[in-house]
Amino acid sequence: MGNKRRTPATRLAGLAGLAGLVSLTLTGCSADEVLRFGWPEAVTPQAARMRDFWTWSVVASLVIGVLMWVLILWPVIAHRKKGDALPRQFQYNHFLEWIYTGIPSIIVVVLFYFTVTTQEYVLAEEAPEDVDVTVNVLAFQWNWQFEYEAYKDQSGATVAPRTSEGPLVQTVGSSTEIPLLVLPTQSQIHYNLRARDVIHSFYVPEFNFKRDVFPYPEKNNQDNTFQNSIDREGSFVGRCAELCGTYHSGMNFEVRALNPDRFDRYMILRRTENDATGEPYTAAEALTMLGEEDSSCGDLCSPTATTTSPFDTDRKSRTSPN
Ligand SMILES: [Cu+2]
Repeated sequence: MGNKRRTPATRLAGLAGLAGLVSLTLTGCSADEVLRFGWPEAVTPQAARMRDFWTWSVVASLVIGVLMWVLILWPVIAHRKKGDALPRQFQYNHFLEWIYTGIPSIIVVVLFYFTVTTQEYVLAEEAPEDVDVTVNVLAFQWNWQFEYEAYKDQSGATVAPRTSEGPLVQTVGSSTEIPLLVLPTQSQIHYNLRARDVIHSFYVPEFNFKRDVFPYPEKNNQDNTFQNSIDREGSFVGRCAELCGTYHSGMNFEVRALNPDRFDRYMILRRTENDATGEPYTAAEALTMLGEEDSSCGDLCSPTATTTSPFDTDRKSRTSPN
């Protein structure tokens, strides 16, 4: 056994360390997953910044937590009642009082600083000339309309996408069709949010971001815009996150992030007349065409949503949407 005496405190610390190691290794988490501390994966730089903040907040909390556990367990284990003599008293110790008032105040200030700077980054908006796509989101009971106000085409020119003098390119959802919000990756996207009736909320879980959608936002002095960019191609479900009436739970949409080349082609198709119908290509028709032209597109060019399905409006139906 040697001369080393294992005190109850060191034994406890060893046990806690072993339990931590076992829980880390047995769950099979990667280093990245461990450092995410349960924060959901996302696809925007804004979400990555929030994740960094979360990771460092948890690390700081764990450091303080461990220190606190030691400070609590140490007297509990090593300083048990040894006799009837009153132990040394520490009240009215100004130095200690300064320490335990000062340190928490510094912690609050540091957390506040990083909360504000992260929030400023997430809510920052580029100047209009640096925006690549502007999309007007209209929420209504119980669906969504997406209108492309302007986008920069491959040549870098800003285009208001309309067919000759027709309306701007729009995608509207219905009870049988989930609306697809097709957006380019690696581009600055500006969202204008507006509701036609009650308060809704634009929520894409993989953006780690939601924002309430109000009717008449200007009249109520509400900030109804935000910007982000999407890191990679993919289909991401979107939801209404504000209880807005009977079919609120079915008010889903899908963000379809395509690379800029595919997005450009999509926008051209949306303004081109489809010979089969005599009307400009709808979102579904344009995506079908895109998939036929580019076999590597796969599910990204699916004409219907792949992350959710339309809500059955039959009130006797018992099924709910995904
Ligand atoms: Cu809603």
